[in-house]
Amino acid sequence: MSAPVIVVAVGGDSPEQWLPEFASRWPEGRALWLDGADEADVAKADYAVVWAPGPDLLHRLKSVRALFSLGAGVDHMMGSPALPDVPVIRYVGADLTSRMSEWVVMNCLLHLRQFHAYDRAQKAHRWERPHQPGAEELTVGIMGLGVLGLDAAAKLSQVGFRLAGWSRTPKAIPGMACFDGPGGFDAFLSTTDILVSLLPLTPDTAGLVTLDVLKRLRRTGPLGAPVYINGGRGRTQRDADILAALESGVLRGASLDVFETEPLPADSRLWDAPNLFITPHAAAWSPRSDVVRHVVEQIRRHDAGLPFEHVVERARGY
Ligand code: NDP
Ligand code: OXD
Repeated sequence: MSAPVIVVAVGGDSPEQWLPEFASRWPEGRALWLDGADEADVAKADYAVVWAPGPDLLHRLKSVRALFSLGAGVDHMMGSPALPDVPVIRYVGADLTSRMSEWVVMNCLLHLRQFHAYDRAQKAHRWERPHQPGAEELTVGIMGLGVLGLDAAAKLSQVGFRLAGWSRTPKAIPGMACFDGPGGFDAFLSTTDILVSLLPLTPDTAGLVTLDVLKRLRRTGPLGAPVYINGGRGRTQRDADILAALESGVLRGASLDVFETEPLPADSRLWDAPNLFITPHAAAWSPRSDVVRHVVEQIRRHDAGLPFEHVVERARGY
């Protein structure tokens, strides 16, 4: 039997980032870099690692048994009519999860400790000491209680924040007020001082966070107005509404890692919005070596007769 083949199709990366890792971790298989690969090899490939594959590539992968997403999110491929009927496996890794939790905790603390006010005062050479509420006086409401949401919740709880959570299906999580589905959304919002989104982009979550939603957050908390933090996907929010909420005081502050349009255009008014921290879709990333380890682990599990892990459910889109 010939060695199994995986095609690596990650635009913007280089073969040096991937092929030596596969060579050392997967001696029983063969990894090909898409650009320059023999077309017959691509057609016969057993697996592929992809990010935002176009229909042309998906049609060329005629024999794949599974597709691996470079990222934890899979919206870059789930909507494609050319997607073959094989398991789509997303990336889940401890390193990526920790990085996201660091980003979430850091941003909750930046707003709790009113870092914007200190920054402004420092630039103006003013010795100003705004009132500092304690973490236990605020509820962080997390939308999305999956791998990332649950890890962030555990770490926020150690800092001392109160917790609420909202998911698609019901959950019971110690120390967290849990809400689910459209029916639980209003109650979740009205208890939340800092709204953290770690949602996937699906037809149900697209455009979810609007000005109207932000107005329904708790407005009587110790910061005077709520805060919004998005580390999930930009198209779950309306960027123009976030800007309007910051400019009108509906929001006290925000932190955005993701945007409707990425990269965020240089002339976007969000760059200059008050009390907004921006990071360029960099909250958490996946080291290539970890992705290769995860892919090889999944292929070996499958070869041993075990099911793949982290398989996307097509009907729900994540
Ligand atoms: P998971 O699939 O583990 O969790 C998704 C969570 O979202 C689940 O709790 C799910 O509910 C909930 N959810 C999905 N749809 C809805 C809905 N319609 N209403 C309410 N809740 C919903 O994903 P991860 O935690 O691993 O990752 C989340 C997202 O973070 C990724 O999809 C990706 O887009 C983004 N991401 C961003 C990164 C960055 O650098 N900015 C890096 C990595 C990921 P239930 O539990 O009921 O199924
Ligand atoms: C991911 C991402 O989905 O980087 O992993 O956004």
